[in-house]
Amino acid sequence: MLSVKDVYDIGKYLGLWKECSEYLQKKKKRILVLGASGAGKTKFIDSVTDPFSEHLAHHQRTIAVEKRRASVEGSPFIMIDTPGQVYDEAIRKEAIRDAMKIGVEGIINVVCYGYHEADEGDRNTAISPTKTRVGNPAYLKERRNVELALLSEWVPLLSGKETRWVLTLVSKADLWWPECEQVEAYYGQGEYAAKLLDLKKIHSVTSYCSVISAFYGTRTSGYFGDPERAQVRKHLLESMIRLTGVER
Ligand SMILES: Nc1nc2c(ncn2[C@@H]2O[C@H](COP(=O)(O)OP(=O)(O)OP(=O)(O)O)[C@@H](O)[C@H]2O)c(=O)[nH]1
Ligand SMILES: [Mg+2]
Repeated sequence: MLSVKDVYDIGKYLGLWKECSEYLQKKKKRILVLGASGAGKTKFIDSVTDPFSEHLAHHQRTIAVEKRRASVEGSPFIMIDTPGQVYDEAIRKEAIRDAMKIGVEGIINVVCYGYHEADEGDRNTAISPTKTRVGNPAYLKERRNVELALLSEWVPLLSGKETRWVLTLVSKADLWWPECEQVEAYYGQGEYAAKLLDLKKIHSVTSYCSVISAFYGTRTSGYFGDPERAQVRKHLLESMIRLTGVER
């Protein structure tokens, strides 16, 4: 199997630059990344692009659709980042319709059990009043309701369209790791899974962590370190390759 660089070099050598670049364009797998504001979509894409992304500058809210190139185990992907803020619904819907017209390999639905660090969330109500918890349960529940509402926004737009897979990426594992079983069950079963309607057949759930970072500058769960982060990242990249059926 030729690598992207091989195709590049051969194309240049044979003067078939146009043909090779068209071939490479087709090889690029497009992934649409959806999720609420502050769920961690942009950080997730950063972490795929660069495993040491925590060293990058603090990220700001995404306000327009951004296409990002990423190499996953040597294969070229295009990740379509979308704005998650509630009032960006129109931009998001347009991005979904555009992406579906051209076609996407799959959807990565970024959630985080409600640990959204968003401008539209209130820091004071988000942080837990007790030291035994990371987030305030009432805030987390309210933000999980925002995640549910978002499903009702994009699931109907995808229904009947050609999507090969939907992967719910439960990010910020550093914050909720002690509740791992409960978190995975929440997204894989019950009301959440039911709202995926016919997409449920192609849906899977995976735990993730883009960066280990204190929730609103307060604390993490303390039960998730760099080895765990490397492990979930490796698992995610393998899943992307497997789901997409990229030849290696
Ligand atoms: N603890 C922790 N914090 C994270 C993680 N991923 C992202 N964050 C933090 O969550 C905040 C929001 O992350 P973004 O990636 O900007 O969120 P987004 O989904 O792109 O938000 P919008 O652009 O508003 O739609 C940032 O302050 C990040 O540092 C993670 O894995 N763990
Ligand atoms: Mg963003």
